[in-house]
Amino acid sequence: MIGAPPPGEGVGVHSDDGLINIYTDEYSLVASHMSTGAGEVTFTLLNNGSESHSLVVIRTDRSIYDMPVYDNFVQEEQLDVVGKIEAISGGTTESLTVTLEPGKYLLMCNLRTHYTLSMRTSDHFVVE
Ligand SMILES: [Cu+2]
Repeated sequence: MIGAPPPGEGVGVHSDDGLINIYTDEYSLVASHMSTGAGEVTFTLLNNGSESHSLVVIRTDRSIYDMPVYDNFVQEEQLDVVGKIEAISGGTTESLTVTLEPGKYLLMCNLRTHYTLSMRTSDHFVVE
């Protein structure tokens, strides 16, 4: 275990500093905060699993139930991907800094089948 979600993680928890931890395992993806301010945002992927996992940041108003899924992948080319951490091994971490405009985002792992195995935030990540 390289990091655990803090108590009270989840919807409604705002990050004032734009630092967001993303915890992955088989098969879940949990964000330490579900909103932050516009500007530079750093996502740190902490892969607590034994398998590899990735992080894809997509700007979208569409819900998690309305993603274009085909052949067990979310079809990223049909969406506005604003940042990505390619698959990292279990027990490792990696960070991604992106400049985000106000809007709604979804955070997910998009390795084969992982999205449908619910490796995604349960709702939008909101940039204010
Ligand atoms: Cu995954």
